[in-house]
Amino acid sequence: MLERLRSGEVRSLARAISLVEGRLAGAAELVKACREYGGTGLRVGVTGPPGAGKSTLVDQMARWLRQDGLTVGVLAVDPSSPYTGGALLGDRIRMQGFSEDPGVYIRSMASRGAMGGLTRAAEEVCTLMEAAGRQTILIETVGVGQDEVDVIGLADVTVVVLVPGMGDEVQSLKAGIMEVADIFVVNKSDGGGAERVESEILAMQGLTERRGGWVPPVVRTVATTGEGVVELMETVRRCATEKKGLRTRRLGLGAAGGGLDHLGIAVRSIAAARGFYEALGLTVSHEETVEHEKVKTAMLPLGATRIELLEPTEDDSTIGRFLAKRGEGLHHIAVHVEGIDEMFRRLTAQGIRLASDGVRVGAGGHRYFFVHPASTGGVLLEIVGNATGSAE
Ligand SMILES: Nc1nc2c(ncn2[C@@H]2O[C@H](COP(=O)(O)OP(=O)(O)O)[C@@H](O)[C@H]2O)c(=O)[nH]1
Ligand SMILES: [Mg+2]
Repeated sequence: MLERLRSGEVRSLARAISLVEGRLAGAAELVKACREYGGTGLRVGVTGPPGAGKSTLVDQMARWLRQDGLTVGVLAVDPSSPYTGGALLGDRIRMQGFSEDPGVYIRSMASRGAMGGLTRAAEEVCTLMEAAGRQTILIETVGVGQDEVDVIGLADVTVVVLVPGMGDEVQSLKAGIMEVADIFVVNKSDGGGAERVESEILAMQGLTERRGGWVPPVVRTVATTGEGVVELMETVRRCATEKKGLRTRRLGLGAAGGGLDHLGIAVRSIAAARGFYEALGLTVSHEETVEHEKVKTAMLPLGATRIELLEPTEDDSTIGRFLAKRGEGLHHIAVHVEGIDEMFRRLTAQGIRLASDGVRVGAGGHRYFFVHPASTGGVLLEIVGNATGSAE
């Protein structure tokens, strides 16, 4: 069972959770074995009053994570949850878009009567999901009662969702979930009144003592349209690294996803240049002509990275012009990132000068774009994503 679970197969994850929820024979052993692989997902708690738009927001967050190439587990601990056993109820069809996507696994859990306690059950489900390779786990709980507050304690980053027009409610929530907030969301900010909630939150923060210097930011969203979700997710990541000091691997960010992908060297002739590298003991693992770049490439694996020799197929091409101007030499360095589309959007949004007008497909089916040397300190930088057809 552990083996099937580790393969990421959705059906065995579902079966494992049922086994653990029902405290059936073997459950304890399975959880114990999974703990060795657990703790690798980023757990994001989403809590707030009923009707605040938590489920709608979780749906949007899951969508964003999928676009970033990450697998998602959703655990809804809410008596009014629209999901049940991974299936949908009635007209609550928002998450239907995921029914065909095995990259999003949704599970709900009744908030009362869990054997051995709700928090324990929820923690075990998170562990199983992580062992099954879920990279981000979204835990939705309704922000009432001590049980739910305890569940939020499982999260690495806790998002408290509030809505305009709450007035006194913000005050009464203060005692419970306000203290656990890492990030405040003012959802339904399309209806007006967002400023008021925001200033109430800020006023309250003045009163609350905070350790560690992280002041929970306030992000406005419209969960129904997805507005503000990019900012929310970037804030979640910032909180995970800055406040919690989590390793980027848990966030699916670049460095640990591959680091330096290759060094690109412009040569007049691959046939002439490869001899030297072969004398070093390297071998060409892959040769390919990329028509739209008018370049022939040869990849030579070097430890965890590679050397890419680039030979122009025409003088009037990027590499051809480079050779004419500078002669042979280091042309670019390439780093690998998870979520290349998101990276492209982020750099574009920040006004960083790029040398590509979009994400393109290159050698080996890998997706890439270039950042202009003016932005990087004088080095042409290639950002490489996963190959087309993979999770991304
Ligand atoms: N106008 C507006 N409606 C929203 C927004 N977010 C959620 N809703 C609606 O609010 C209702 C409650 O949303 P739901 O996600 O089920 O709330 P939950 O109980 O906190 O999980 C639904 O009818 C949503 O369509 C928003 O940003 N703006
Ligand atoms: Mg809900």
